Amino acid sequence: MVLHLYVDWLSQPCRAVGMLLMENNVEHQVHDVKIMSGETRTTDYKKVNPVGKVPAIVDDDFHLGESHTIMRYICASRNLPDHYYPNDIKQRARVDYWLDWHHMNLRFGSSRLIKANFFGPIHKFPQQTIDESRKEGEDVLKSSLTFMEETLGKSNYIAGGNQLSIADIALASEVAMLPISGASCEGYPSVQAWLKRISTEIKSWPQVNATLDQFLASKDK
Ligand SMILES: N[C@@H](CCC(=O)N[C@@H](CS)C(=O)NCC(=O)O)C(=O)O
Repeated sequence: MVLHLYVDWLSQPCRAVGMLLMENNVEHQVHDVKIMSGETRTTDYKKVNPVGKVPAIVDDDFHLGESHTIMRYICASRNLPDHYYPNDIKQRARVDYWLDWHHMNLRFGSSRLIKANFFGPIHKFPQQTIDESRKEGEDVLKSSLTFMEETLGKSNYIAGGNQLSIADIALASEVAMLPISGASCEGYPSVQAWLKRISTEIKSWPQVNATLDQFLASKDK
């Protein structure tokens, strides 16, 4: 049965799920859902994912949202190599730790900056909203990257071990899109080296990140 994947390739969680599927040759069909054109908010799309967010999957008649949950489901249902989401309870807990940490730390900081620096001018948010969001984003991003730097100074992979996990895929997808809001991991050498390692190791990285790369290139012009 073909798994249906609903994505906007500019979105961090979409790229993470896409890479896990492509890397492991999991048969799937991609459905593009353009966030900026309002396609996540249509009645038809809400039949796929009632909360109107991407990514989402439909596997047979099973509907699922939330990228981290989707990645865990793919690991288990497609019997992917153990290193992505280890069976060992403690190693698995480390991967879960970083996936949970992601929501209110790296992602939170990144999304506050995207709100201030990217959507702020487009949607003409009040200056006070932009300033508050930018300050919060900068503070949270700094503490998040500092913590990642400490961790990656001791280990090649974010959850430890000597192989890639779904936590690396989720977090690397986020760090890769920091330039959208004018941020970056410059000044964090271990994070930079890890991003380079992950983006080289994941063979589908260039394909899945092509839309983001094109967008960033056009923004620089
Ligand atoms: N925690 C969710 C986040 C999903 C999410 O916020 N998706 C955004 C794109 S990054 C979205 O669909 N936004 C569309 C909208 O809010 O209309 C996950 O990891 O899948």
